[in-house]
Amino acid sequence: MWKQSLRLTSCALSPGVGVRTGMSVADLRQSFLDNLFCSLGRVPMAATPNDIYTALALTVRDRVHKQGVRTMEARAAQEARVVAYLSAEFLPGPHLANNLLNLGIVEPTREALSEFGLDLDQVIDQEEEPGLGNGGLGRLAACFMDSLASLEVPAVGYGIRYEFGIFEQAIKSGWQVELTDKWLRFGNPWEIVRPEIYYEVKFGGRTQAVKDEHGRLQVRWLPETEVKGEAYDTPILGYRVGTCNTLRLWKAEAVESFDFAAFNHGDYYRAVADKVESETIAKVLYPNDELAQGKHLRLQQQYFFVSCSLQDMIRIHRAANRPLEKFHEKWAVQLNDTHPAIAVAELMHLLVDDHGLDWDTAWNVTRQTFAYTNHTLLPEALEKWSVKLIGQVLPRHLEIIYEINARFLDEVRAAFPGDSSRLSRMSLIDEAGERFVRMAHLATVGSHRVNGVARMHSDLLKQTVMGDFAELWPDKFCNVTNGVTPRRFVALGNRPLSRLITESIGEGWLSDLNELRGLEGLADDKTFQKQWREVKLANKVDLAELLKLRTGAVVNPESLFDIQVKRIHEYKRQHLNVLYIIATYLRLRRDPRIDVPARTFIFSGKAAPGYFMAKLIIKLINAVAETVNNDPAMDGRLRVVFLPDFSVKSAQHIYPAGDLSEQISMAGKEASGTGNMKFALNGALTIGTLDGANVEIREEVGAENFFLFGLTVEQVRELRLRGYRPQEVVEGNASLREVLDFIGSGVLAAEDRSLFRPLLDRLLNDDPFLVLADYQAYVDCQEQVSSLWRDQRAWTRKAILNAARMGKFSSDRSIRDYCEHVWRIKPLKVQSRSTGTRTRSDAAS
Ligand code: NBG
Repeated sequence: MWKQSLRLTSCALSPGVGVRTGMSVADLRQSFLDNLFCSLGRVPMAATPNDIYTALALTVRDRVHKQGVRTMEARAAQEARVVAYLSAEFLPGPHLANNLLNLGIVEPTREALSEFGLDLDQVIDQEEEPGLGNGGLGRLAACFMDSLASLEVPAVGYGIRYEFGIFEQAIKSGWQVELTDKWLRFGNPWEIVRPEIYYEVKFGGRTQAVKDEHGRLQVRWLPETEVKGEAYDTPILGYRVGTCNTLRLWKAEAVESFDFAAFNHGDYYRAVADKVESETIAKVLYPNDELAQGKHLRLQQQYFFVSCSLQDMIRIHRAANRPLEKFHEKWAVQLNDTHPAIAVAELMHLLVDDHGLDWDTAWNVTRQTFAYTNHTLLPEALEKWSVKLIGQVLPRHLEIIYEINARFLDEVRAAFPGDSSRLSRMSLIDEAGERFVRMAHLATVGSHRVNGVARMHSDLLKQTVMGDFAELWPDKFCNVTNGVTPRRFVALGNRPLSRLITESIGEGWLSDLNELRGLEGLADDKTFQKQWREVKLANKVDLAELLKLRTGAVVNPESLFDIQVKRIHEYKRQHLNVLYIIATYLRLRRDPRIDVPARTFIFSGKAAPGYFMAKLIIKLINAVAETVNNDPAMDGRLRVVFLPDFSVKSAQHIYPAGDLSEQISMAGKEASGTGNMKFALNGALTIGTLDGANVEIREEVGAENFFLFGLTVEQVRELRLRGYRPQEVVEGNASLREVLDFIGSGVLAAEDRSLFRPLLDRLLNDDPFLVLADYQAYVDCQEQVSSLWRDQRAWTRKAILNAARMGKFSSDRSIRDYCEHVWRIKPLKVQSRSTGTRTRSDAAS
């Protein structure tokens, strides 16, 4: 047994551990060799690139881990509230470079490796990223984890350790093909498995009411099956601070990994069948973005990770001898969209059924514990679970939901007597047709705060889907505009820019992004402008190399890089962009002498595998690319490239290279967007609608530095009321007609001339996202883009001003807003390591 008084960090005082976590070049070199030999069993001569990467990752992890221990020790002595960020998705991106940056040891590590003839950047590139998310929602969770640690807020991220993350996208004959993402195939040096931390999660069966020894009614859940959730921890270190938080992901396992009874009867397959079935729960991420599908397994996944996470919090809470009546004083649980919303019923179940709290006390604790973030207004993305399904999978939770609903509807009745249509609108149960549980209602009723992710989105939330709730509880609703971490998206992704900024205004901007304002004074400075353009060109050369490597396309880095990267979705309107490309192509063909600046249109993004129209849009982009790129008349003028398999890793090459950022969703549809922030922060100008966070970006950077076009939310509403007929738009616009006819003519698809018919039919007969209605405004706005591009000094000035004014969109600011308005939490300082070198050049490396 260890001595009680032995503090874990005091181990660091022993000579061996000192080397193991030291920050000098010599220490790093020695630990790297030790890890290669002792942890991986390799000698340098026989090491593969993956061995080298893994040995370095372990070397860095040792140092990060030390901070993790310090963080735990500092917290044990405190009463501080802890944030638990519950999210079905996390898209952290590769960890190695980020941890080196945060520790401040990029340069010493580079030096240590160079002594073996190894190149740090190549080793970094070896890392396979965990693609445990679909898009913006999962990436936001990762930015928030980075900011929570960097601001020294005590926090745990809870989610699922999917064995297969978001599929890998390949393009074959222009079509998207999905391949399994085997991200764990070479192991994952960042995670630490904690076999001693596991919970049992029940499914199915029935409930039984019994009287306890005091004669009180108790409900027991008699499940049909049980699954075990095992903790896998990834340390999340803050930027140049002592705090190291944890991302705890749950892996599903069978409770009994081997059924001996079956085995003894000689049925080997049955003996392991249970194991296989249990593990299915955490097998694969559902690849739908903004689409709720109501699948049995998805509900199991949601409940699985929520139950493990809440049981974990309760265990930690009780281990510190704290009463469960005060659970909410210790834990602030954030529901990242409705995916974890079943947590409201689960906490009630745990408190009432397992821990004997009375309903009112438990409900008070629950409501003060949870807060809910809504990320979408799209009706198809709002989760509803059929009552039948919940009854089958979680019978006890269905009863609890009914009870919550009955009490809630009493409250509504008291506030709005006699308003029965309001009751049915607000009920947790949708009674029209097959009955459904509305998860956004459950999350709202069970939370003390509900927020949207950009000002406009939060306002629309209160006016539309949550209107009745906002009337009942006006103070419950607030806004927290999204943000992005400048550490990953500038310091790591854009080293040349990072260096230039740090040379000009010092390195403070990476911790306080508002310091970028210091660049405003340089916006007209000729020398600075020249350096700025050189940086942008270097990034475009880098992206051009990637495009060549991945697609074979050769593009001119001097041309305007016009980029749209995000999930492929009709509301995001990649096809509006394509219509403009075709219009430009046809113009150039007709009259080669017209002065159109050379442009390279770059797309990247995945389509949900079952979303036919989105896949057809990918095919269209590739068909246009093929036609345009193979037409010698377009050489040096127009290029179109679709970069397959968008990821955090490729994004780090893309955002820094953007001249023009396409943010062209139909107004009212994009809740926030975060790619819009990443581009502008890297000095791209935006062409965009008044949607999501575009509104606030434009406000910050100045209307004169933003290319605005398109119908507003208000105008969209009016147009719909008047009656929108897309065909009339086409009749009145010869150039649009020509573009659509070109697609319809079949020249883009020799194999099947009617290939794009469904897309044209959708636009001409329905056009739910007003692509045609916004077409002319978009084309006109693109003309303004071209004419500004001709004046490189004016363009550069605006680009600098864009970056300089993006301070608001740091995820640090978002997290501070959550701390103040939602969680009521203050940061807690953790002692940082005392050794190591933090050089100025590190900030820019
Ligand atoms: C997405 C929105 C984006 C937003 C991210 C992060 C969902 C359900 N919503 O606009 O579409 O930026 O969430 O908030 O994925």
